[in-house]
Amino acid sequence: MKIYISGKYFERSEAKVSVFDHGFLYGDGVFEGMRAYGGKVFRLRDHIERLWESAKGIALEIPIDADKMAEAIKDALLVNEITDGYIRLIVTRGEGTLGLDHYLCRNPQVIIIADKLALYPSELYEVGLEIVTASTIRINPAMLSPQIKSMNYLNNILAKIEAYKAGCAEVLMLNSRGEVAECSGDNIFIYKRGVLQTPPPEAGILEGITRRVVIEIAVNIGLKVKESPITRHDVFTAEECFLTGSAAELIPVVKLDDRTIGNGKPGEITKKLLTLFKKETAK
Ligand code: PXG
Repeated sequence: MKIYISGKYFERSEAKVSVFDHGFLYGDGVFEGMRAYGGKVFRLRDHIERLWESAKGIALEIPIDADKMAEAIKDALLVNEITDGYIRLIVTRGEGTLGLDHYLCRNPQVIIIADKLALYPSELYEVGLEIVTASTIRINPAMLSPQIKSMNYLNNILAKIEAYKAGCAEVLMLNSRGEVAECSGDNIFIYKRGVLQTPPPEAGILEGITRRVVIEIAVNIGLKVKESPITRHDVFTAEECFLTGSAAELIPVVKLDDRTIGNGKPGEITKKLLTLFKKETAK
């Protein structure tokens, strides 16, 4: 595996950043997680745009322009001979001192890791996930916007630890108003009485790119789509529920906190949307 660091490639064992990099010291940096299908990066421009917005949110200037970034990503796939896989793009604040002063970090580092993807086991797509609600509340947008895909993922990791304890692969996170926000690394949708619903950005979520694509597909096939607040009760009483993310694509959810959702099997709308999503990735 060859890893891109600021214009050069390094073998995995040689790919290193400074312990004085503020990405390491403070989680000061931003990232993206993307998929490549058939040699093409899925929604590359959307990921690049979100990366730039995340960087703006933390006043970080990305040292190369968007076109160069796109080229570097494609090149990293070629160099690693990966046509179907996962790309982790990271921009750290760069090397600084032991203080918080971001302005002393003069060389933000761009890192691109292209790898094979470890997916959820395929049987989970057939039987659906069981998830639990985390006691860890999704970080309030007034503190640090969940729309910033930052290198500080402890809020999500604390929730994921709860998933692990409960024997679940994912975990539902509520916001500080007690509404459904999202999962530790996936967005959530419910379907009931002809309406597909997902929490709005104001619920304090990362605006997932998979989420956006699924909304587009749903609108195209004539489903009513609502981006409005959801409670746990809405999930319990939904006919169908599924999660979306670059890694997961669309994965059905059949239980929340031991309550069976719908008939306890992946729903028809979920399956239809997954089929259409797969078509979209194959374009
Ligand atoms: N919410 C959160 C908190 C996420 O981190 C999503 C939703 C889904 O967004 P996308 O744009 O992927 O549809 C994410 C995405 C990883 C990894 O390596 C994380 C994500 C995606 C892919 C890989 O941890 N998070």
